[in-house]
Amino acid sequence: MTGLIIKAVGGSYTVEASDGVYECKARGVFRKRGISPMCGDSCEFTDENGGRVITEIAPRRNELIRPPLANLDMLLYVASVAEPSPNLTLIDKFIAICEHKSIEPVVVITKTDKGSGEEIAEIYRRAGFTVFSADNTTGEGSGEVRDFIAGKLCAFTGNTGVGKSSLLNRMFPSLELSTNEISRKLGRGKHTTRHVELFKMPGGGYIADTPGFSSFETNRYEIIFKDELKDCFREFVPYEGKCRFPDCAHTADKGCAVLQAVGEGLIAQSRHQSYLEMYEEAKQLKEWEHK
Ligand SMILES: Nc1nc2c(ncn2[C@@H]2O[C@H](COP(=O)(O)OP(=O)(O)OP(=O)(O)O)[C@@H](O)[C@H]2O)c(=O)[nH]1
Ligand SMILES: [Mg+2]
Ligand SMILES: [Zn+2]
Repeated sequence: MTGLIIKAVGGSYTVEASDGVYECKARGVFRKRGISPMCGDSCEFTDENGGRVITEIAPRRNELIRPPLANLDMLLYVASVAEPSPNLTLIDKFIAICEHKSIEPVVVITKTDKGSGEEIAEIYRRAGFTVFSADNTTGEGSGEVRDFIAGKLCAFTGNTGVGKSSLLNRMFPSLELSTNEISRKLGRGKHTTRHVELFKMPGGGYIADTPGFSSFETNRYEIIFKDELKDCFREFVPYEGKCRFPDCAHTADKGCAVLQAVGEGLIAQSRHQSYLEMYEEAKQLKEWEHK
């Protein structure tokens, strides 16, 4: 039988097939091959000794290590206006990783009841991204996000507490996902998202809720080499070939068209700053990591 892995927790996999949902284990063969099935994988599974076992997974179009997901069309990076305040460097890192893997990055700004968030929205709109704003206290903006992602395989990611689960509940009330707030009412302490799970959207497609991360964590899981980095900043691309030096890294060279555009306010300073930080990190990568 064929299905889609919609949940992967501790070696158990929930697989959605055309005729229902099945709990499966994975064959040891995957460990030998150094891969493990993940959410978003298309798989083959079969009955074996009274249980169900995943025997094969289809080649992946892309995969993220964190959040662990395969075959994404789109990643929605959720940042809140306040509590927690947005970390632009982190947004830019996730966007670059998406570009690198051909996953469409989208920015969603939540908690717009605490401030407009327009300054940030404008940075990303001008850089060429789709940006949404949502106030989860009223549900405003959730319909636009829902319509935009219809039919796609996509995921929410972002810091813990930005309102990913709250927004999903606004988009699809029947999900009734646990959020920090609801659990407080129930007196059960913090109840944030603990694992990645894909939900089937009524209009087609799937959306994953994922556990958030703290602002202090950096994404050490994905590697982009320094020469590939400039292609991961889409607003730099129109300037490619216009710098004085053909191999310009857009870092400090005189005659750099990208730096000139930053100076003229055509490229956001914060975006270029993130590029410089990522470039410095990429320079530290060892040769053996190039494999
Ligand atoms: N004022 C305001 N509060 C919000 C909004 N969205 C979410 N919250 C609150 O922020 C807190 C965290 O919301 P969650 O939806 O649990 O956040 P999350 O991103 O899913 O967090 P993790 O699961 O830990 O990654 C809760 O107390 C929500 O009620 C919003 O738009 N405005
Ligand atoms: Mg959550
Ligand atoms: Zn340059």
